Amino acid sequence: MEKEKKTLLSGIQPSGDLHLGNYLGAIKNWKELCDQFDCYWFMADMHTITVRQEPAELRRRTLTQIATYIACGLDPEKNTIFVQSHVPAHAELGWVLDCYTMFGELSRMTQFKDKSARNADNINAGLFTYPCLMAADILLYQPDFVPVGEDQKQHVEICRDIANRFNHVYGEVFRVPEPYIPKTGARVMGLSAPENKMSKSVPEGCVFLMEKPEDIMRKFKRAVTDSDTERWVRYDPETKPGVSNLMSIYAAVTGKTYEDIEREFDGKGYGAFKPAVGEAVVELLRPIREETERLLADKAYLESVYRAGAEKASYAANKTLRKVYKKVGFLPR
Ligand code: ATP
Ligand code: LTN
Repeated sequence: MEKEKKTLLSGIQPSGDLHLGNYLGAIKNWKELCDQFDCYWFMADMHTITVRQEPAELRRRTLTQIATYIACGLDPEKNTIFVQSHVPAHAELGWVLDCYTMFGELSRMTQFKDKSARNADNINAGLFTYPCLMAADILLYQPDFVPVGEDQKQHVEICRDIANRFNHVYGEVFRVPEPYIPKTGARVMGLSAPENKMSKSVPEGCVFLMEKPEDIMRKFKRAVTDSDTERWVRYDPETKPGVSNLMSIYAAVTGKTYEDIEREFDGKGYGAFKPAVGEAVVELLRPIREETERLLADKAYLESVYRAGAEKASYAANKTLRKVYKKVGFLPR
């Protein structure tokens, strides 16, 4: 008998425009997994409102994100692409899992600590219980793997803890998934401050996927390189974080090794290296930007994609939710 495909799931919050970190750390790797796995990719819009949003902007970014997923090569015929808020089971299982997650373990989440420090005037309950909703996002689909960047590993681990705790009480209700962290691009650092990850909250160091080529080039030419006396291109994240970050971007985009890159720029210095990385990124992003724009002009098609996605996702999610409701003792409808 043919072995069934394993299942994968991941999501990104439409809390900002997608950037090179999201692409190299997440979406680029997803494309390579589509043939091998049964894949669910979603827009985590419900997570986004843990921080105040401008409603029209949130809608625009959610739709753009769908278009970008498709433009990056996630074929809606082969993948389930959907919007989290279109599948009510996420909120429904999220509540149940709230009741199986401890205050203490949520208090230890790095992202909660970071985000509450940054939004001191809005430390809401949703921000705190975010990992429970994320666990629901995952466990509803019984995935084997959850591809995420390094920064989300802690959330996949708490999801595993919650699943194990629930299974321990009620039997094997949830498959306990593994995080799946890419080897390259797992942590793209900011161009203006290479000690921090590239993030939309620092726009001058962040390359957005929809950005114009001249703006991308300007950001790369201004990229912070290192103040050491040695001015040549060499990979050493400890003493040369800026150059090493540019090298890892160049490697992820071109497929070259660090040795190849050192050889290519031997004796040429940073002045030649920075625009070369910029050009490689511009060429990588050009077809993605053009295809995203083309898709955004065809709203009816995008609607058909996310409607079909919600239907397929709901079917799978409701199966798990029904099982959970039964286990915890809710009276069947
Ligand atoms: P923020 O910009 O506010 O830090 P974000 O851009 O990281 O948010 P997320 O929704 O947290 O957005 O990330 C979406 C996906 O992209 C996750 O899998 C995350 O690990 C990955 N990712 C985000 N930034 C980077 C980065 N700089 N390097 C590698 N992967 C990243
Ligand atoms: N928390 C993630 C987005 C996210 C997610 C998920 C990722 C929400 N639910 C389920 C993987 C699986 C983030 O902020 N990057």
